[in-house]
Amino acid sequence: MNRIVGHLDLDYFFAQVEEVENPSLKNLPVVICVYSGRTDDSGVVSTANYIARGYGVRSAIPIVLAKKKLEATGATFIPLKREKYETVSERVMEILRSRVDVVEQTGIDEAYFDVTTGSQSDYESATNLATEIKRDILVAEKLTCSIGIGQNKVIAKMASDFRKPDGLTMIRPDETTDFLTSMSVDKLPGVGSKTARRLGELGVTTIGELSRMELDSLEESFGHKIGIYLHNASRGTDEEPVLERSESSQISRIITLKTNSRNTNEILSQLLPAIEDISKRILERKVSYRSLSIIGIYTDLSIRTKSKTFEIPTNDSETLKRQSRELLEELAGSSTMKIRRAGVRLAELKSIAEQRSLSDYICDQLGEAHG
Ligand code: TTP
Ligand code: MG
Repeated sequence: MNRIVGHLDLDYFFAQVEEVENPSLKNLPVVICVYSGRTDDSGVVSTANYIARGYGVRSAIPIVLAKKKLEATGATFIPLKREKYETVSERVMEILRSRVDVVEQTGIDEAYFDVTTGSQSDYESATNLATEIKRDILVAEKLTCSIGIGQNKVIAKMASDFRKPDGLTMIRPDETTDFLTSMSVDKLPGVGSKTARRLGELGVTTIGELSRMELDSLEESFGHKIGIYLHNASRGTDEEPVLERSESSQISRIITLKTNSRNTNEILSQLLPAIEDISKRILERKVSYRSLSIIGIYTDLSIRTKSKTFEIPTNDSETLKRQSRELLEELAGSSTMKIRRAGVRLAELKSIAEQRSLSDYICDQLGEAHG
């Protein structure tokens, strides 16, 4: 099957989180600041909403300069609160993980995902799936993001960047060359101002021009690794697989119920395939879980979860089903409202190899025989 890869990037992320928390900020410039503490306004801009960007405010410019550009605009300057953004980021990534098979998170607000199987290698279904992911994130977190769909990670990332905010750009394989050809070289992921400048000195400003360069001369100017990358990426070629990031320590699935319900058996029978799927995934990844949560999204779109943490990590599918039923019963009994969507999440995933070495270590410490 031909690969289809997606890339999701939240729009003006930190500033958008602040807008969601305080909607009155929304129609004015918002700037997130990293204060250095030296003087009142010393420090740099982390990010800004699109209204502030309209005045020329960008990431990394001095706060003093941003204030000058935004004089008398009613702009708000907010100190960066990383923990808050990380919590929101985790929830967004969980929504993404509940919809697709493999997620590789590459930053606080961005991730690649593989939709080859989920879409049966069909670009229309991949785009429908991306629309659903965007809607889920908007409904649950009130956040917009931009998604790109393409034949590999390079194209997916460039596509997600292509139309922002709230974009969805699909580039089919036969559109890839046209998509790339007149774009400036610095649009290629990994090409910063330094590389772009050096390419400019070689007379190359567009990706189309770059694609016509001989590999030899690129290797001569940039070394083997970067030379090959530039050569391939400019032709729309990129073999890098989407790799589930090993530090991702949780896995979840959410389903929409056929009808809203608070009947445990009814919900469980529909959730069962998701539980079985997740159980298969952890066996494939050779991990066990220490924490299990059952998630309910109610008719008013509020979210409740019931969780359990275990002393000893498990990966047994029957145990998982039994524990899920218990938590679901608790969840259904905790509110009179009906559940619209239900989900299961396994967290604190531990690699089985790691566990074995840990128990070996403990045995050694205790002087016990192995066996
Ligand atoms: P980006 O995705 O690069 O930027 P963004 O989400 O603010 O805007 P866009 O709509 O263009 O995607 O980075 C994600 C977050 O990382 C951003 O909200 C703030 C933070 N960040 C910094 O703190 N400093 C920086 O120089 C950059 C580029 C980002
Ligand atoms: Mg972003």
